[in-house]
Amino acid sequence: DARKKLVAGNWKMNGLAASAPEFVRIVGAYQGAMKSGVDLMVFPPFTLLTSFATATRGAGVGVGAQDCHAKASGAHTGDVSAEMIADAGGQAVIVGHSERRADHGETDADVCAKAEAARRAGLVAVVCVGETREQREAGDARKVVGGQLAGSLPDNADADHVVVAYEPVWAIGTGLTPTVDEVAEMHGFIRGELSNRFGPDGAAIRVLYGGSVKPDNAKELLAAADVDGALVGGASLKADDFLAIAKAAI
Ligand code: G2H
Repeated sequence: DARKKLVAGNWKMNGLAASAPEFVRIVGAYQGAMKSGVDLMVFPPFTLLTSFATATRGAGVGVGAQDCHAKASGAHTGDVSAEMIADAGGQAVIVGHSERRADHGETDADVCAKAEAARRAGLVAVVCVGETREQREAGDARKVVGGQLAGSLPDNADADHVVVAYEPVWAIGTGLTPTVDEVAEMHGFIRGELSNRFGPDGAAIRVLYGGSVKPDNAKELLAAADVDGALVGGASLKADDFLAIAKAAI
């Protein structure tokens, strides 16, 4: 159903083949107890995509990659296309994570092209936005996030092809989180921007919160107004923590 909560694990540059049993445990627990209450996705590094996709076949847990190139193929050494991700069994791809915006200079236009590539390949794009600490302290958080949404989302964005993740940069991997009121305020703003631009299609797009989501803060963050799930980094690496967060979404 539209805006059923989604809990997504972003493994970032973590995980070796030995991580597979932990992941299989997540899949088993999901099938056994949670399937109807929450959607689950995991975004391992490219190297584990095929094995994770194989492990989830028919299980209802989505698997995706953490980035893609905008083109389908070509002379782009080291890059991976959305088509390749789909071919490897992925259903989704994260685009525009702040670590890629910062480390690789990705612009809103780059992110938009990647989101379009995802759709072309039949993948859901998880489009990340979020302000830095300096931007928030200057009172510019809404302006920054609004600009990122305007530039990073393709004109044909809808709930079947796009998920938005609001990740304040200052909350990522720091253990700091915005207050529940601050989260609700920004998610309400994002919801309004999506509805204004895309109408009913935009109203159905899920907006996840990301940034230091842990088992002990998941319940209140996931209960905040207009929060449709979580994008979880560090805490998604341990099956027990990730499962606790997923249960908190139900
Ligand atoms: C934010 C988040 C997942 P963490 O980047 O994308 O990471 O939960 O480690 O802050």
